[in-house]
Amino acid sequence: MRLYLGLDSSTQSLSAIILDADSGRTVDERSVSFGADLPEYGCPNGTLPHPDPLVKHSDPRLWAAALERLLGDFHKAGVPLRHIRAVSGSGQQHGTVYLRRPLPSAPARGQGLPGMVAGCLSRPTAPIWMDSSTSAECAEIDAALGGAHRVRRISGSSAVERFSGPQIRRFAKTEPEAYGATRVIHLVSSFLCSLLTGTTAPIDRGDGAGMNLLHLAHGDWDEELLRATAPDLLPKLPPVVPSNHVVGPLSRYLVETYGFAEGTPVVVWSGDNPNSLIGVGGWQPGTAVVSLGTSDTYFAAMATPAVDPQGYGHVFGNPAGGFMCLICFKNGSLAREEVRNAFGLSWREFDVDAFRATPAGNNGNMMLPYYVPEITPLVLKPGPVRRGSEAFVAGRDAPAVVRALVEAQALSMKLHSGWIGEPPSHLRVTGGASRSDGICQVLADVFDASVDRLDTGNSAALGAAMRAANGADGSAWETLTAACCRCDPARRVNPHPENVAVYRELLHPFAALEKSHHAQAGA
Ligand code: XUL
Repeated sequence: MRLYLGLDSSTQSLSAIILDADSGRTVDERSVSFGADLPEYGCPNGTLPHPDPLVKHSDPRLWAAALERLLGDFHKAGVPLRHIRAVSGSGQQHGTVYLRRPLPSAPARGQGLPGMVAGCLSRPTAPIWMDSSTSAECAEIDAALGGAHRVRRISGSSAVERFSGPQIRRFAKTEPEAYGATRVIHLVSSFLCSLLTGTTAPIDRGDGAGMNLLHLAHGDWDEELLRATAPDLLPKLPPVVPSNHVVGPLSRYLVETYGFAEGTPVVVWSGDNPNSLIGVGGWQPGTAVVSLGTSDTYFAAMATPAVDPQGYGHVFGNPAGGFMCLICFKNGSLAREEVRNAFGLSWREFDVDAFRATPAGNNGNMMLPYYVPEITPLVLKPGPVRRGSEAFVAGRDAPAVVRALVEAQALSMKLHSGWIGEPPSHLRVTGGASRSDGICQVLADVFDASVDRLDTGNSAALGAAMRAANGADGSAWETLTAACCRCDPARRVNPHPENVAVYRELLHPFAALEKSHHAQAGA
């Protein structure tokens, strides 16, 4: 057995899998929920409450506490961590952590990792990907570069609210003293990697591309973007490295506290989406992936980078080399949970029964699912929009509201992925909601594509463990993918031609509704 540890620090939890890279099997799996297991940090859904719905920050001490809790759980359960050959990880993308001094190699006696982090922060909170408060800063960066198209061409994405560069600019503008006192700015991924190694870990190229600071083609910080973002930024940023880079051994503190083998290599952490690309076996162009998580994402490997002329899509680095495209929809599970809770539905009623009770096209009932501010398309003032029968509009027809939500999510993905090129004939679906037959059938019908579901639920943690095997031991992607990324053929969902025709007709009215709402809302 060759065992690798993959960690995934997502919006709402930290989870981990121990992968046997030979059999492809997960031999242990654990998770710590930020809200339920660490309520003392006051982040019930992974974010700190704030009166402005556009502001979403989290507490970096919480991420450190979750790491300590999770490793402690493995240790207490007698999991022999000394057999782990290498470790890597995945972080929610774009979030930034601000330090007034680099993290030390170990906490002081009795202090633990959260206490150690607290002593280093120059900003007590970390803005995360759900934050949409930086529209002014995005416009300023675009203007400094001579237009959004140039920012897109250099960095692979327009300046967008949640990306690290606009967030750093906002901090530098609103709290210049604290910004001036900042010596290191980490991504969530490099911050957590630093806690593992006890050094300042570098930033992976794949995840770094989600900052509006990296020159995508050169794979390094871009001077013009740095200048447009904030003063004296370069010395505060860790270096950029390829995704197979070994950062160093696990810190002595972790070896001694949790029983890892001395010298266990740590491979640079990446973002959740680049890791998922690996974890679903989608690292070669040809397979499009839909990840149904807190946010829904649509992504695929790309041989050459194209850019989205509308500015919603992004290009990141593919950990296996080359690039990946990504489109992110904030109203993923957040919206599904809102609807389920509003009607008090069980998962079975939501995932299966609602779809049996309603036809494709939903008898003309249609929704724009903006329960929270949306990223694609940009909607800053939340509020779902419903058009159709009186009962549906009044919110009295639960099955129709469920179907309308899921159809809107799928149609929006179809509509906003057109820039990528050839439509896919095959989708791989991952994330919690991929268990739903109803949701997978709608995706198959809207995309006219067969849908496979991955055996593993946590593709980001799996991808991180596979990257650990690739980076530390040189395991080939082909071998790892064949062993670890299996789909159950019995759970494949095929498109129904009559439904495909319904959705082909529906795409236009849906696009028109989205456009008219956009024009009215002014965002
Ligand atoms: C991608 C994005 C989210 C986060 C959190 O651009 O914002 O997918 O990575 O999952």
